[in-house]
Amino acid sequence: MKKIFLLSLMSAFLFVSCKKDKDETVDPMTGGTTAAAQYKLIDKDTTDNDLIVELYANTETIEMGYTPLYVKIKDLGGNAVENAMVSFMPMMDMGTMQHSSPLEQPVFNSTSKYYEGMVVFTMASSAGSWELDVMANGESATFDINVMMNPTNTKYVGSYNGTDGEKYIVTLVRPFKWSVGMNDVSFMVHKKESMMSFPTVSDFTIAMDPQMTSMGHGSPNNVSPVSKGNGYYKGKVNYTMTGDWRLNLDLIKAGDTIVNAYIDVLF
Ligand SMILES: [Cu+2]
Repeated sequence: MKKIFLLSLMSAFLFVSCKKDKDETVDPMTGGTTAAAQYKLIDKDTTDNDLIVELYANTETIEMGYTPLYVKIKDLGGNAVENAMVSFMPMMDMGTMQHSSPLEQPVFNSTSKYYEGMVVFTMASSAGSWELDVMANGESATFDINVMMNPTNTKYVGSYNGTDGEKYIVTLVRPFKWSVGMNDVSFMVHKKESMMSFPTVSDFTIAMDPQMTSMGHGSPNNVSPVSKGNGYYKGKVNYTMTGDWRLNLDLIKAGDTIVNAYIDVLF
């Protein structure tokens, strides 16, 4: 009994010290204690008004779908600039036409010391070229973004024609770390109002039906995602085993199914 108690005490202590190591990194620039040192530098550029704009993401490679992006702004002396006006303008050039994408404009996070925003990359760079302009106090830093396809047999974002004549984009929200059993799952819904305008849509009812495609079965006790505002929908998915799962999502308004969307995951 005593031994077990000691062991659990030790493992609790180990857990705490590991967690501390991993989560709390002192930012050399700001001296702040932050998780943000985990972010990967994508690229940097200098604006015409002499601001150095560094663009970071959670991973070194960017792939289609929900992509949190983090911006650090410095003056030429390397001092962090924390009160800049910062905005994103993503653009995909497909040759015959250009379009933007759904996004969340960056907001300064006083804890992480980064401007934090999000872009939904709706297509891979194989179909054209993505550029992200980061405006800082009225001048832009420009980044070429190489957007990879999602891994084989996965699909994290889809564009759909609704039965109401509108176009919708349905996106799986990152981060996700799947395990067998119940998992939290979130989606975003945007309307493609024009090539440049993608407002969030929060008033759908979603019916979710996960199916394991290769074995032809579903799973019980799923919780269909419900609107949390700002285009976010949150639910629970029950993966009864590892493998290929298709999350069928019916987007319903006033009793009519407007969109049959799906997201494919594999783990
Ligand atoms: Cu495109």
